[in-house]
Parts: sequence; structure tokens; C-alpha cells
Amino acid sequence: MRLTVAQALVRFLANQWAERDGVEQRLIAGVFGIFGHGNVAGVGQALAEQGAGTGDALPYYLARNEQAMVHTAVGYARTRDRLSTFACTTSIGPGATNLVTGAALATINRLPVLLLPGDVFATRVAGPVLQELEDPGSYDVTVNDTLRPVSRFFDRIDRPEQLPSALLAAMRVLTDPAETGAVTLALPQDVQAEAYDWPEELFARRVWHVARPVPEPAALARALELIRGSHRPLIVAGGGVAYSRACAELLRFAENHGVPVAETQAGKGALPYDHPCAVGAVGHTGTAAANALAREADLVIGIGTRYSDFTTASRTLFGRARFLNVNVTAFDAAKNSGAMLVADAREALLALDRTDWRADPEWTRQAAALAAGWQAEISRTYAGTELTQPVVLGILNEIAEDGVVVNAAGSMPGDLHRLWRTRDPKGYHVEYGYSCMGYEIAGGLGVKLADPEREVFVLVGDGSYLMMAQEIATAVQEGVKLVIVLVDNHGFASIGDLSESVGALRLGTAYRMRGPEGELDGDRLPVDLAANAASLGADVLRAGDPEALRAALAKAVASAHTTVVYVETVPGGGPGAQAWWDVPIAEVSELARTRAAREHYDEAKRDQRPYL
Ligand SMILES: Cc1ncc(C[n+]2csc(CCOP(=O)(O)OP(=O)(O)O)c2C)c(N)n1
Ligand SMILES: [Mg+2]
Repeated sequence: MRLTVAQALVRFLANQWAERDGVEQRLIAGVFGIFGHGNVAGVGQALAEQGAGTGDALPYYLARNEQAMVHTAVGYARTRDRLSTFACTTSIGPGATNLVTGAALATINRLPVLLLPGDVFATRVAGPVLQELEDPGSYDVTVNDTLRPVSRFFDRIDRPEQLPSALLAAMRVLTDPAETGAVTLALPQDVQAEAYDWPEELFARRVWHVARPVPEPAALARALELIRGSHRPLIVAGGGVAYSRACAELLRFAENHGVPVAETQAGKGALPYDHPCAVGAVGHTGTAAANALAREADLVIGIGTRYSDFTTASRTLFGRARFLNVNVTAFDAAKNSGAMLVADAREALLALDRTDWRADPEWTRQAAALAAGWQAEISRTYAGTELTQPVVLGILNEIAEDGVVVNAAGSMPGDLHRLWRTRDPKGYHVEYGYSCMGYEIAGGLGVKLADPEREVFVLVGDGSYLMMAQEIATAVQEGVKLVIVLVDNHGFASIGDLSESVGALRLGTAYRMRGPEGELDGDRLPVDLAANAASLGADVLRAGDPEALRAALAKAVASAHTTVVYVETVPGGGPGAQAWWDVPIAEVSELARTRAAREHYDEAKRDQRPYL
């Protein structure tokens, strides 16, 4: 079949399917793209010729920023448990390098996305082309090489013959739960338009079976031995529980053996918040309940977690515990010198359940009492009467019952992790692997595309909003309804507080005019973010007190149109961090506050363990 490289690529992608547990779905749900000279005549022409948006063709979506396209693909893939994602096509140069942040986010969160950046001429006959880097030491280096370290698979298609094997490798990595992340196929602009005679089999319908690896018997025996020797076990549930759809199995295991379950950001909602075994968030942004148990536990059973510093409180949290790590990836299972159970979370939990061991009943009872205490703390916090951020979250938590909350950076992820009452893991979508400002609206769009029946509530701080609000226009274009709660505290509340605690004097963390002394301490900026949102095509409601916020949210839910609820918050209102986070402080300073902060730091450092 004689087609261009780009036409062959599009035809191939439209015929790829993912299957797990007998259910098939399209692996590549569609293509997001921004066209320039590096892809318009290649991938752009191919998408247009197949009639994107009609029949079996791959739907095409126009976004406003290439980084945002990747966020949307990530939001979609996470909601679909990694079984389906989008491809992202870009021009060469800046269009391609705009992908880098999104690619890093996808790979760190172990979420599949297919990136198709244009690249400079393979023949080099017209070079240097517009936007070409020109490395004097090597003509085969291009800006797309910045995507290599953030991609799980990277290939550059310099000749048509290379395409079939690259495509197969790309699909394998996207659908392998242990390897998945960003996959990049760089497409030189001349090669995209080049014709070739392809074998028909390349375009046959292909089903990629997503594996559920079972535990190796010897590793399972070692794991069971550890478990049977434990009196005070604690499960740390990560995103892997959700991706494996292992929540029911986790719940049964916890109940059968009396094991408390703590949650990372990606694992939040693994158990319903009010289940007697649920002790909530763990780590720096964790609950007092989960953290108290973490300090006393003799065995930590990590399931589908990568043990970020937020989870381990920078390796200070888990007192003397041993680790047993259930993970589909050996790389993660090996962390903290843990016993490794390399397997799918659901399969592992089913296998581990076959023992009549139970945790010390006093430990199970203590966990339930601590969790109840934290629920009372949440109720007290939510009952505040001023519009603090936690009160905003409390009101939203009530209204968003069956919806999804989306967030990524700033002070909200911590408050959400500690406070949000989550009923299922898909109801809580906080991107905290990369904690990327700007993920919120673009990612929320992906969540809604993946689950159109569910109300999607995007929480976005003013800092994040200013970095990347433009995908509101894309949501409006697609008729995809989002409820966006824009929380304005006039700057970086999170980094402001952090700055103060590390002796950096809040420099550069408030949005202020340059003042008479030359510092950024003048008046508040005359910037109207609500008006900005309206200009992008959203309906906008402003809420100045708790009652108005309730009413605005109810109106936004009832509306069929993307609505931004704008709310200015006052500082304070919630319980702070219940565990440490390692952010190094200046060892010498003329500032007394910095020196005092360093003293606390040195003290905290003493609890840090190598987990050997
Ligand atoms: C792209 C990016 N740049 C910088 C940071 C570091 N950072 C983390 S939170 C934050 C401030 C966020 O401000 P805002 O969205 O207003 O949230 P707030 O802290 O006020 O709650 C910054 C700069 C980041 N996470 N992502
Ligand atoms: Mg802010």
C-alpha cells in the first residue's frame, strides 16, 4: 500500500487496541495537535485526508499549547487506568520542546502518552531550516533530543523503513504497565511526506494485551513470611492500586487481616474515606492518624507506590519498619531495601490474602480510633466561617460528592491530601509526581474527555492559572464542560510559607507592584483573573463568602457550560504539616531567622534514615 510515512502512521494508530480483563478499547483515542511547517504537510495532511472526526477516523483536537496537550493526554490516560491515551503532534523547534515538561510529568507519573514532534530534514539539503538548533559538533543532534531522558522510548524516523519496528516498540512500551510513560517518535519533516510501499499487515487491527503479572512463588513465600511475623503492619497504597483496579481486593485484604491503609497522593481514595481501615493520607501532607501509625509500624506494605519524599517525609517517617513492596516495576519494588513482590497489585493482593494471619487487634483498634479523631479534625476545619482555603475545600467537598477534583501544585495539594473525603480513587485526581503548575485546567479537560458523565471540578491557584489558563478556550471549543474553581490568594501561598520557614523572607512569592524602595512590596496588581476567564469564553461567577460560594457552585453544576467560580481566600484555616520535608537551609547566613531555621533543620536531619 503506497502511503506517506505520516499517512501510514495515522492509519496504523487508528487500528491499535488495548485489552485487559477481556475488555478492549482504542489505545490511541485521538490526536491533539498544533500545526507548523514541521508537521502541517506531513501528519496534518494525513489527519485531514483520513477525515479526522468522522467514522472510524482518529479524532483531531486543536489545543492552545503543546505542553497542555500532553497534560490533557495524561489526565485522560490516568482516568482510563492507562489503557487508552492520546497522541500529540507538533511542529519542529519550540512546538516540540514545549512537550518536554509534559513528557517528564507523564513519565514520572508512569502514565502513557504518545508524542510525535516534527524534526528537521533527514536529508539536510535545505538546512539550516527555520528553528533548527545547529550543533556545530554534530549534525544529528536536534532540539528533540531533549525528549530522550524524559521518554521511556525514543526513536527518530530517518527513513520510511524504520517506521514499522518503531511503531511496534512504541505500542509495546505504552501498554506495558512496568515500562509505560512518554513515548516519542521524532518525525523529520521531509520523511513525514515521503511515500513508501507498506505491507498490508502493518495496518491490520492489533490488540495489545495489558498484562497482570502474577507473583513468583518464592517471592510470595518470602512476602507471606514477613507478613506473618508482623504485629503492627501498615499498607501504603499508591497509584498502582488504582491503575490495577485493585481497590476491592485491597479492601478485602485490609478487612480480613485488620490492616490499616494509608494513601499517597496518587493512591488517595483506594479505600472510601470512612472505611474503618482507612487512615488517610501519609507523609509530609499526611494525617496525624496515618503518620502516628507509620512511626510505630513494624512492617510497611507498599502497594503501587514510588515512595516519593512526600510519602516518606524525606525518609524520617517509618521508624524501624521493614518494607514489603508490591509493584509491577522491579525498580520501585526494590526501594527502601524492601522485600520485592514484583506483580500486578490485584494479583498480589489475591495471593497474599490466602493466610489466616491477623494484625494485633489492639493495633487495628488504635488505627480506627486515630482515623476517627482525624475525621473530627476535618469536620472542625470544614466548619469555619471565613473563606479560608480549607473552608472552600469543605464546601466543594460537599457539593462535589460524585464528581472528580483535579489539582496539581501550590498549597492545595497538601490541604486536599489531608482533608478531602474521597469515595473512590477516580474522584481524586491530584498530579503530584511532577506537581506541575499549569496541569490543572489542561489535565481536567483530559479527565472530562475520559469520563464525560462525571462532573469535573478543577481547583486552580492564581499562580497556576496565570501560567496556563488558555485551555479554557479548548474546553469551550469542544463543548466539554468543566467547573473551574479559581482560588486567588494573590501569589504563591505555598512557596511563601515555605520561604518563611527556610529563612528566605518570602522573596518573590506575593503578586505586588514594584514599590518605591525598588522591591516587590507595593500595591496589589490591577489584574482581574475573573475577567480574564470570561474573555476566554467561560461563564464566570464571583463568590465573596461561604454562602455565595455554595450558590455559585450549585449554579456551575447545573450549567451545561464551562464555568469559572472565582474566589478570593484569606490565609490560614487548617491543620498544617504532620511530618517533615527535607528542603535544605543555608548553612551560613547573616540573618538570625535563617540561622534559627538551620538549627531546626540540623535537628530534623538526625531522624533521616538510609532505609538500608
Ligand atoms: C511549573 C512550575 N513552576 C514552579 C513550581 C514551584 N511552585 C510550586 S507551588 C508554586 C506556587 C503556586 O501558586 P498558586 O497556584 O497561586 O498556589 P498557592 O501556592 O497560592 O496555593 C510554585 C511557584 C511548580 N510546582 N511548577
Ligand atoms: Mg496563589
